[in-house]
Amino acid sequence: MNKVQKRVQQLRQQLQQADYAYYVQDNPIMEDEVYDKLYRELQELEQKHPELITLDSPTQRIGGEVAEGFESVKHHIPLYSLENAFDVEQLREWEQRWQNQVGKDETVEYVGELKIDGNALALTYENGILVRGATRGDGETGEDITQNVRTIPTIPLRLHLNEPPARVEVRGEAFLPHQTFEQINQQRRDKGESGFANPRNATSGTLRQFDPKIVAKRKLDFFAYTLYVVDDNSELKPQTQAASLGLLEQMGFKVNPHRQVCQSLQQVEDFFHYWEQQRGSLPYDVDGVVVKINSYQLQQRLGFTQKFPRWAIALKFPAEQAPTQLKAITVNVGRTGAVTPLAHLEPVSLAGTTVQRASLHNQDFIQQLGVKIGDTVVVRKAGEIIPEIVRVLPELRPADAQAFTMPTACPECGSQLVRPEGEAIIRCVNASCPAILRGSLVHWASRDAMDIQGLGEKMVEALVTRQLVHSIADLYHLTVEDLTALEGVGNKLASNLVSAIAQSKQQPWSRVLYGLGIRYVGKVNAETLATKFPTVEQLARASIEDLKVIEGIGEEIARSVYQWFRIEANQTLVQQLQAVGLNFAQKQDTETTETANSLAGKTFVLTGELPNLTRNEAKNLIEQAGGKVTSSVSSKTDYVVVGENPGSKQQKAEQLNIPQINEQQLQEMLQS
Ligand code: 0OX
Repeated sequence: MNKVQKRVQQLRQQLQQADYAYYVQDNPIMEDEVYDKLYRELQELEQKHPELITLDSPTQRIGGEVAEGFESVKHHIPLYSLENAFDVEQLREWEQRWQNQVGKDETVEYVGELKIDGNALALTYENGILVRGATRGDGETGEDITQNVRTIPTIPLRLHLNEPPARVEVRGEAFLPHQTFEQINQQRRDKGESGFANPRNATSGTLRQFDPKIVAKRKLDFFAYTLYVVDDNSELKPQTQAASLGLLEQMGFKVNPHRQVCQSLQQVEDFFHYWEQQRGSLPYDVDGVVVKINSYQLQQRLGFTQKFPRWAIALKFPAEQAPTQLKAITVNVGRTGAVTPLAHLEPVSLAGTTVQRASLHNQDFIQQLGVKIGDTVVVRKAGEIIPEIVRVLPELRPADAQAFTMPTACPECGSQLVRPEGEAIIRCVNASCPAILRGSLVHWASRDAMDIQGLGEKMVEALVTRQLVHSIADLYHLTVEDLTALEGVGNKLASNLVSAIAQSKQQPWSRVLYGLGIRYVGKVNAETLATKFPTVEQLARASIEDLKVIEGIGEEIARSVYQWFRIEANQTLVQQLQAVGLNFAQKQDTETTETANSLAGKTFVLTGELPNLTRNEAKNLIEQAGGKVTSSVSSKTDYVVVGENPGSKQQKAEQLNIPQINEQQLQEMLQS
């Protein structure tokens, strides 16, 4: 190592220690001027010797370029959500449930943690270096926001370990302390912009900023709470959640200090009640406590449900409530024909957000509440749940308060509404009701279904009103001329939409099945069914019994699927969609593996705007053909796909001599 290299290494070490002391330990070890001097010295040396720059250098926190968009990335280990308990009774039921599964354990330990109300992040460290930071997304796939994550000073760029494991996965919560949140909002208002509703929204807005320099200015913070060591040879193998939290601290993370190992559920309840009282004194938002079984061995025995770990639960603090006035009730017809009343409220601020609507569920609910239009009501908001009206304040009822009854005819198409036996919901059963059609089209185009960009509620409304579309299948016959006839739709928008619709024919069978909107067939069930029944013909033939035996498919789902395929209009829809070329069978069965794997082992980077494909579509096609898409160009990149207005990735490709191709060449490779 020469003199310069030695000095660079020394400066990095000193600056890293100073950052850790200042941000994580809140205990500065050097004056600002001293820090700045060292930082500038490092910056100058790196400028003179760019070959010495490493990913974990303190100067690289804000070195990132403005992003053109975020790539979606599959998490190495999925991020589960937490089951919620809203009172200690539900917490005790949870304890009962897990004890019923594995037996009572008198010596069980729990860990109580504060539930930080921020945005979950998944961090990946390879050989001790931060290589990826991603948002939670849907738990399986998130967005790659590495450049932004690097700017968070409490996230170490290099783990404080002498022998770092091959891979470490860390999960935690990014958040904005109250004070920083207020500053950001003040600055926005000073510029005439609207403020963020609460720190959580401000955090998620900040994490999705394309310019890492703006992110750096926002001063996000981070508490780590989950550690996975992915290395068989590593000595670091924590056996409990408490040990993991300690280890995370040793690795340089900020871990919330308000945590407690509890020897009984009673101690957990005490911990909860203490923080229920004290939470106002914390400089950041918390919305409950998270209770986890301490032993990893026991955690492993309990495992996961489809959504949650069985060994953890969030005990939420009581939701905020506020009184407001009920101004009107409208009725809404959903895609399943369900007719639901919606309360329109005088806007009121609740748990940091403005609430102006609340679901009234159904006629029975309205009756039980005894609510009239004009009443003052108490609304409650709990976490992500839609606000609810909890009760009426009858003493404040005005003399002209109006009673409300549900209509007997559909407000959209006028046909007679029906209330199926044993159900509380009233339905419109007219298959050609425009509201049902609109809802079905929006669902078909939605992100988890066909993911058709540009086909949102507004466009759907226009298409249905102008009678251009009478069924999902009609979408596939729309022409640019049809669309430009609509108000405010130009040539570019129209041709983009036509090609996005055409592109959706590439979506796999499981998404098509989900897109059909069969009751109870959500994303997960659609995937299960598509795997068990690789063609629509097999699924359509299946009996209720055939369906019920599949793991995860219960009686209700089985009946719903069976009945859906017995309706003639649905059979016609499937035939029409098959005729226009949608996938009603699993790809591997219809195509040779050779075609499906034409890009196997090849790594691509996308830059600029492609003429026909969106970034996501190009990515999906490459992945379907066995290729990989990454966000930055390196010597491991095989091809850079270049569109209009490419970013710096193209320059990088030139520097590294990586072949550059256009969309047409990509399409040819896909077909070869
Ligand atoms: C938090 C928080 C969230 C994650 C999935 C299984 C355990 N918001 O502070 N989640 C978890 O852990 C879950 N812990 C936390 N402290």
